[in-house]
Amino acid sequence: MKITSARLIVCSPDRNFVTLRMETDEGIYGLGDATLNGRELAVASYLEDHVLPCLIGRDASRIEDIWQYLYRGAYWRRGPVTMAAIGAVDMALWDIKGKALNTPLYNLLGGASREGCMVYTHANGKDISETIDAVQKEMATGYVAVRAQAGVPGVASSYGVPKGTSSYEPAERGLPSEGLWSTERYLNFVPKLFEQLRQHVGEDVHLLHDVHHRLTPIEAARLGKSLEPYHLFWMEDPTPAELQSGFASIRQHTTTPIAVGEVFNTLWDCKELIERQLIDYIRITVVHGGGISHLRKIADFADIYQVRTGCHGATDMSPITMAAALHLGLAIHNFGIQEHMRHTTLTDEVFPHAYRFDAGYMHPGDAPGLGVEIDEALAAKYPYQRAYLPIARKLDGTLTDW
Ligand code: CS2
Ligand code: MG
Repeated sequence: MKITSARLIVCSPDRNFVTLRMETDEGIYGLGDATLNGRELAVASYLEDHVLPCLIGRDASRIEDIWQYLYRGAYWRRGPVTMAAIGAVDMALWDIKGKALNTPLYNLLGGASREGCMVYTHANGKDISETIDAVQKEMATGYVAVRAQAGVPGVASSYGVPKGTSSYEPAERGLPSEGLWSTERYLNFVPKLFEQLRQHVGEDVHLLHDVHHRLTPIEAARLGKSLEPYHLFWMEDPTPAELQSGFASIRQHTTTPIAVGEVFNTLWDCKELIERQLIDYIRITVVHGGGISHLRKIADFADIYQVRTGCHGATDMSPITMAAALHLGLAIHNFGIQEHMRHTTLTDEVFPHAYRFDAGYMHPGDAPGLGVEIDEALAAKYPYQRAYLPIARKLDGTLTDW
């Protein structure tokens, strides 16, 4: 089965998405997500100008060989743009293989290990009481795991908290906005948030929290220690992970589980974290981690060290990545949890999909391949719009980590 054409669909149904559509001489096509939040057009160019011309005429069934051809063959390795481009090609090829064999992708990855993938969603509020309401609302819709973020008193705009009444979306259209950050105020506030949350929502629901790389290792250690009585499912991205050994000092001080990896793109970014058992959950996602082929290898490596997966699943992962993550999560044995930040109705209309939510768990569905379509006519009505993630500065004006 030969690849006959490959093209990109760049659209913005409420937010930007870059989608690869690959066709074969047998009439079967595959879809891949190539979205890199705030840098979308760089991946589109990498694919269009440098990768897609090399794929025409190749055998679409040789997924591993094409992966190695793009990774090793480029000479320039790793990095979010490269790996998102490889990820999109890999997803499209697995989609084609599933359709060619008339079976859902999870069957090709070893079959289902579980009935569904436990997911967590986001609950955000301007203050503690709004956040408690938001967590209770998500529990009422069936979620058994909820990430809680609240506005920090004395910090004008807190990460993860919507500015107006609209639903929260990390990227903002136009040029990047700037907010403020105070580690001292944050560290004093978060234990109070979780103390109140446990009092109101009880002990059973899994509570998660995202620190968004804002702390030094010893600050993160203090946070983890102070949150121990509220037994979080995880504390996410406590410190920037370029310094993998920094996690050792967090580990020395706290039993709060640690999740990291949404900005990683290869196994090499987390090899030490996993090998030294410095983390509990690896969050690399299918699109940014070089696709299903590479993420599968990362998951298998992590399994040896009792590290489980907790894939990034914010709205900048298109429904195609969501489906891929669910197929992988259903199949692998060391799946932990999957993030599920719901897409808008319009995004779901542009990407009709077979995956479904039921009582806190998601299933990828049984359509052949990934089980996601794209409505190109509808997508064409929503062209790309420049958008960025906000930037945060400390009170003295210097930049925080993200
Ligand atoms: C966040 C994301 O979902 C998460 O855990 O960290 O909102 C993240 O900021 C965006 O996905 C970045 O593109
Ligand atoms: Mg995060």
